[in-house]
This record gives sequence, C-alpha cells and structure tokens, in this order.
Amino acid sequence: MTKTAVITGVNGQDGSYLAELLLNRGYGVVGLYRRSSSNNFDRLKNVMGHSRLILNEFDLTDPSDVTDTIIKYRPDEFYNLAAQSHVATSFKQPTTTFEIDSIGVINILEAIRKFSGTTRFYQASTSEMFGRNYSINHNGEKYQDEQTSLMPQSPYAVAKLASHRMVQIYRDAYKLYATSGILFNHEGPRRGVNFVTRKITSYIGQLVNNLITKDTKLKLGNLNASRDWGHAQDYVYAMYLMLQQDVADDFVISSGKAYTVRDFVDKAFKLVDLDYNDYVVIDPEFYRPAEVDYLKGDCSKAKKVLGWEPKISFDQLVQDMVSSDIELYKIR
Ligand code: NAP
Ligand code: F7E
Repeated sequence: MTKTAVITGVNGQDGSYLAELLLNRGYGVVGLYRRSSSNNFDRLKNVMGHSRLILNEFDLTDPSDVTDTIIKYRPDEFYNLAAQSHVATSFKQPTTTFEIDSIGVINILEAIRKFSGTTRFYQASTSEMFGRNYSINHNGEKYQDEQTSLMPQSPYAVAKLASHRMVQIYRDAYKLYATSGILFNHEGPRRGVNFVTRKITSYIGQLVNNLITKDTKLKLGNLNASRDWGHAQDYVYAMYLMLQQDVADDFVISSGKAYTVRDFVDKAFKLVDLDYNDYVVIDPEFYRPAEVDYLKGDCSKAKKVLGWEPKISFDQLVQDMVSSDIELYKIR
C-alpha cells in the first residue's frame, strides 16, 4: 500500500529534495507551504504536477491548521522541515523565530498525540544547538556528537533546542515514534541566497556572466568561523532512514570535516581562476551578536545504526554550487 508522508516547508531547500526522494520511493506526498502573495515553487519544478504530490497552504504557528492537517491525512510519516532557519535573522526576530521553531513543533506533537498516534515524526534539529561547546577526541581534535552538551548561542538555536527536548519528552512520555536529526550545515544549488555559501556562489555566477563588475564587492562578515558542510541531497536521505528504524532515536548527521568560511570563498573563486581578495570586503553588518566558531560533527552513530554516510565531498559541493550559479545567471 502507498505510504503517505507530510512535509512542512516543502518549498524550502531540504523540503524540495525530500519530496523528490519520497516520490521516487513510491510515497504519496502532502507538501505544505506557507501562503505568500508571491508563492515560489522554483525548487519544486522537478515534481510539480506529479500524480502523487498534493500541495496545500499551511502555517505551523496556527494550531487549528496543524490539527486539521493531521486529522485529514493521518500520515505514516511527518517531516517537520518548516522553520525560520536563518541564524542572523533570529537575533532580529526572536519572537517570530520562537513561535515557528518551538511553539509550531508543540502544535504538531500535540496533534499527532491526540489524533494520529502511529504517525512517525521527524524534527529538523541542528548543530547550532551545540553553540560554542565541543568534545575532544584522543587525538586532541574538537568534534560534536550526540553526547556533547548543548549550549545554544542564538535565539534560533534556543528555539530549536526547546523543540528538540520536546520531541524527546513526547517520545518518552507518550511513546510516540518521534525523532530529531541533529544536522550540520548542508547546502547545494537550492540553498537560500542569504546563507553564506550561496551568497558567495551566486555572486560568482553574476560576475562570470558580466551581470556585475569588480566594483560591486561581495560583502561578508566573519571569515574565520568553521563549519561542517555537506550536500543537502545526502542529508535528506538520512532523514528518511531515521523514520525507517525499529526504535526512534536522535542522530548527528555530518561530514566529519570542518572548513572555514575563508576556505569556502577561496575555493569557490579559484574554480573560476579568480582571487577572492580582489572581490570580497568585510562588512561588520554581517557579524553576529554572538558567533558559533567551530562545528565538526562525528556521525559514527548514524553510520552504525542507519548505515548512512555522506557521498558528496566538500570539493564536489563547492563545484556543484558554482557551476549551477554560472548556469542560472546565464539564462537570465
Ligand atoms: P529553508 O530553505 O529556509 O526552508 C524553510 C521552509 O520553512 C520554507 O519553505 C519556509 O517557507 C517554511 N516556513 C517558515 N515558516 C513557516 C511557517 N510558519 N509555516 C509553514 N512553513 C514555514 O530551510 P532548509 O535549509 O530547507 O532547512 C530545513 C529545516 O532544517 C529547517 O527547519 C532548518 O532550521 C533545519 N536545518 C537546516 C540546516 C541546513 O544547513 N540547511 C541544518 C540543520 C537544520 P517560506 O519560503 O515561506 O519562508
Ligand atoms: O553562516 C558566517 C556566519 O548563515 C555560516 C542554517 O542552515 O546552518 C545554517 O546556519 C557562517 C557563520 O549558516 C556571512 O557568521 C560570514 O559563521 O550560512 P550561514 P549558519 O549560521 O551556520 C545551521 C546548521 C542551521 O541550522 C541554520 O538553519 O558564515 N558568515 N559572512 C556569513 N553568514 C551569512 N549568512 N552571511 C554573510 O555575509
């Protein structure tokens, strides 16, 4: 029988990749998007019109909308990918961020508990919850895994930590199949343009196609922060695997390698034979009130239990994003 999966934030980066994956596996997919005056389904162009895809308007912060959705579909699987996902924005909009990223998750958990107790629930948790904290391995290297204490440094991370804990409570107290993926940064050509990787590659795409000149500088903030960057296509497969286990649990999903923002920008510009120093200027506007300096995940548990590991390397990720943006701006 066809399984039904609900995806919130279906027109976001991860939602679009996950919709493709689940449709390819024979699922009926109910994709939920937030109403706007100019809905953007660009990321869904590979699946638009698919006979097993239903697209509905939905807002996570509205309890009756959430409850009605659960009652209508009583899905086998529910992937909550909707969020105010931008860390810098969360400092400017802490209340909105908390309403979406925390209260919204409680709305779903309550609706599942009351009306659809067999639905398997995936929550999009994040490495940002580790904040400045890390563990140290026997070689003296810093890393984060499921045992590392969580010390959030932004309103976004606090909101995600609240929902992360709430998922654990609903799993323990009500025996729901509720799980959180602690995903480290994952990117790709569909990444929003205000995240640093895509900001860089979209600048390069415009530069190479002569839509801007050297006089238009690329304004960035902290180049020294380290991130563990993977490809979103790899990471949505981990989400799917997390809902196929006998027992619900939380997993770190990461590449296990850390690079600085400077490494990313350097590599991206070198791919088009340019030196980033000629184009990048530092603008304090893009510094954050509090920064997360170093993220490098150890996903040994996911490798062992889920049989998951990333397939796309950092170099391939940068290459994919740069080539895709060069193509994108060619046809504009
Ligand atoms: P994204 O591209 O920003 O997508 C987020 C989606 O959520 C968008 O479709 C957005 O709609 C929707 N949304 C926001 N508020 C909503 C609301 N009130 N009701 C319904 N939908 C709403 O994020 P992503 O990169 O795909 O990430 C997916 C999830 O993983 C997020 O929860 C994020 O916090 C988490 N996460 C991401 C990463 C990463 O590196 N990408 C790492 C760890 C965790 P609009 O287009 O209307 O804004
Ligand atoms: O910043 C630095 C910035 O905004 C990465 C989200 O998906 O991953 C993402 O959060 C680093 C930070 O991602 C600019 O200070 C420098 O150190 O691309 P980002 P993020 O904050 O790591 C986590 C795991 C999530 O869960 C989030 O949803 O880059 N940086 N200059 C800059 N960042 C931005 N955005 N813009 C700059 O100009």
